Amino acid sequence: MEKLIITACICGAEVTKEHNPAVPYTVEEIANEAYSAYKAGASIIHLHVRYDDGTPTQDKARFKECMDAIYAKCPDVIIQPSTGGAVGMSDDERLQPIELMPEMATLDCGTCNFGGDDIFVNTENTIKYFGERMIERNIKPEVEVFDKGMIDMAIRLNKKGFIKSPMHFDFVMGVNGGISGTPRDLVFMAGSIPRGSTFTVAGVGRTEFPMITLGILLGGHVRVGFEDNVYLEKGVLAKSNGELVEKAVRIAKELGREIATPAEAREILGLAPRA
Ligand code: KMH
Ligand code: ZN
Repeated sequence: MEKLIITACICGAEVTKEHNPAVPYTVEEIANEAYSAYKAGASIIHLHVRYDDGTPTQDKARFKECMDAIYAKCPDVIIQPSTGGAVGMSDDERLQPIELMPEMATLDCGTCNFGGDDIFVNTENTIKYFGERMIERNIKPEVEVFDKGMIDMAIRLNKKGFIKSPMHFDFVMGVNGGISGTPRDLVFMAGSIPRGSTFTVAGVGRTEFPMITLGILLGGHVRVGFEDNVYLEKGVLAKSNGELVEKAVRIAKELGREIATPAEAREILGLAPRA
């Protein structure tokens, strides 16, 4: 089987220090958390950034500061900025980090409830707009899908030329408003993408480790990190993103999957060389 790409989603936009004091806000904290994940075996950092008080931002200058600080500690890591940002941000606000010419960025392929009164809005025109901006910059999208219908949207927009082949998907399972984090649903998602695509599995909350375990067995790649889950096991907060990555590495090794280096991840995903 292909080597396993581990993505670390180190801070997200919604999780806070109240959930786990190790959630990073400052540039230094973000760089240290990225380093802990990289050292443990992550080849991709899925990046959201915050201001020092924890407020999520898509500000290009803040992204640059954080990306520079991460590259200083992890020179060959793949940084994948979020273009999802936080619920309620405008399209152009969300797109700012792509001006930094990252190798990858997320491309969220549908609208869904996001807990309470929150709605994460991605209209068809938004997705087309984001897709075109990424094609212009030769940025590989990670097609982020929270439900099966979003896979179908991506396939349609791929046929219309807004997303290039081969597509790389991230199945985010277990969001309160998206598809549930169950084995049946993961098998359904993995069986619904076009031949030649690759996929990563992310499970929110307590579904993180069951979902990545099945993802590894299905030949997919995996994502772990505070954005999705702050617990190492029931009732035990993870001390760092590195601890979550270490656990993913242990599971992968038990199941006979070797871990991809960043160079191997670039090859598997067909990334354009870093600008
Ligand atoms: N924070 C969520 C509203 C992404 O990174 O592209 C959206 C999100 C998806 O996290
Ligand atoms: Zn994200």
